Amino acid sequence: MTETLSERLFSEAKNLIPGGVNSPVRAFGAVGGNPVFIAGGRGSRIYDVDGREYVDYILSWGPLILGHGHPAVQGALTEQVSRGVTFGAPTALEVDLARLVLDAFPAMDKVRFVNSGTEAVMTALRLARAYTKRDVIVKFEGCYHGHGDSLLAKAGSGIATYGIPGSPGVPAPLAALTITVPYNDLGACEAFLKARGEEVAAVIVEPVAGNMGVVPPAKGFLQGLRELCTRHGIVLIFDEVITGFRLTYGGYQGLVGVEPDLTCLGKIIGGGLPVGAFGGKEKIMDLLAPTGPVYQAGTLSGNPLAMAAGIATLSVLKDNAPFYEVLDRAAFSLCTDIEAVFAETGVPVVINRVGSMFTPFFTSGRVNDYGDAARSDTAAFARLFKRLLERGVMAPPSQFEAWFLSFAHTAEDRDRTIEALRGFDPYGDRS
Ligand code: HOZ
Repeated sequence: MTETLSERLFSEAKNLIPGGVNSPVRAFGAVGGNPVFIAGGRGSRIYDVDGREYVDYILSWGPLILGHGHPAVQGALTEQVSRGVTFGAPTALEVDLARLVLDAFPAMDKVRFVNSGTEAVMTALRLARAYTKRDVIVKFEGCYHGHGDSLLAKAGSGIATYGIPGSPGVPAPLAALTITVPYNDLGACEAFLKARGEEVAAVIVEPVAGNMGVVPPAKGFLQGLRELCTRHGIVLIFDEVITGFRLTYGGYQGLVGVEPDLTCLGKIIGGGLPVGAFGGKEKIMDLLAPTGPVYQAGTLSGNPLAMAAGIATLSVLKDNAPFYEVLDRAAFSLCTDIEAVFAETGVPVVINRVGSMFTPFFTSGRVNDYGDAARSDTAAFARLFKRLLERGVMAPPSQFEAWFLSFAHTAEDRDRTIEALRGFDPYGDRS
């Protein structure tokens, strides 16, 4: 068979870039096959370098809630490119995006922009440690907060995808300062804090887990964390890098009525350009240099292109806030149809969904934490992925990721997805 351009590029890339990719999950390591190299995208579709078209449920891992190439975002970027792409000095764009973000997050008094969610989380932890004068961090199994040293323990996303057990390269004394407890297990968290709460600087959580596949918070879980953190003088950090502006105009915190002390953002607020942000109570945020002694800086922080794309994206979302309900209904309808197709073949599948983010798991039980997610049949997931890919549907190439819908997805996209699955039995072709 003739080599495809994607295959040739991947062979070349492996000689030049570790694993041939710049972020591990993209290598298709957990689902097999050759990663597809992308040439472009428009609306809900992406096109590979061999000319194949796919309905895109990756959406760059979440930022593209308006789909690929939205005219408002493209227009803002084109205009900003003509003015200048970076100055290393403040611009009005930063003030405008800060105002948009703060208006949508009442729990935040101040916000600072960085270049990735990882950076945002790293600095939020530093602030929490400086503010509390404590060192220990509590995180939840299967939650992923970027690749900072303190947060790789029992993490989701690529760490779960490749079964990386610990965090080689992270000094043991630092790793020992991170304690993990099961997601949705308030009792375990309470017990730990009862014993060692006075050492804990921060509890960090994805309010809707998106990096072990989608796992919604149990009723009362987030409220319980708020109470525990208040009781023990601990900084509660919501990592809303995925959920920020994904489920409503603002954060998931607004939907559940829980105010964290610090919030981390990324993805949608940059409209598809590299961005991160962290914000929260003034008394904590003002510890940052130059107001205070906690250091954080970045040559491209508040980059004009990311700010312009973010402002354009949030402005469209703000003007069309009821669209979130439309998106929710579209995701409900897609997931219901997928479940119905599997019901026809008698394949047990559980689809966890919160708004426009969802993940199918091949299991008959509930998926309530990382243990449940890890017990689902990941080989069946890999066959699902392959089936969809062959029929022009791009799902995330790992069980431990979220699938996303955008405002650009249509009924035609849903139909293509359902047709691709009709008659498919992930167990049928096992020998
Ligand atoms: N860890 C990212 C998603 N949760 C993957 C990013 C990427 O591969 O681009």
